[in-house]
Amino acid sequence: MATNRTFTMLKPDSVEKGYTGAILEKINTAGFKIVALKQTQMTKRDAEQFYSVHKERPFYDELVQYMTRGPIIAAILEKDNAVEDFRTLIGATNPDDAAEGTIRKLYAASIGENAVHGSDSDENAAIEGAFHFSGREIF
Ligand code: FUP
Repeated sequence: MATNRTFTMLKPDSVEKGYTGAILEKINTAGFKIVALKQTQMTKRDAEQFYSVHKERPFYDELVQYMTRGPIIAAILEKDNAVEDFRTLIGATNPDDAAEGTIRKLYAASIGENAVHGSDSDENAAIEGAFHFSGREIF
């Protein structure tokens, strides 16, 4: 069943470069309501678990190192058709392939450091949101 929530992380490169305000502004302007938000830092164990689907991929160790090297901003977003619309807003995984005006086109450096995460399904949005937020942190 489709839900109206998705989960995002503004990744360590976005925080390091000071892009988080601009990215949150784009998220708001695109009509997403922020129902949970925090700055946090993933441990190695967190990142290994979060990205366990990529465990066998060659970029896995680099991905875990990148995602744990500094703080991120995690958020749960609400909007009709949230998962699909958010993935349209952020653009393709590789910023070279991302459409003009998308968050990754504007703010991502490379496929490895691509500024922002967006859940790829309603099921994963629920799992990922629950990974980062307790019920009392979601409004
Ligand atoms: P996306 O759903 O667009 O976030 O992309 P994936 O789930 O396929 O990949 C998750 C993360 O793995 C990406 F954000 C960056 C990293 N990755 C690489 O570093 N190299 C690749 O070839 C693919 C993904």
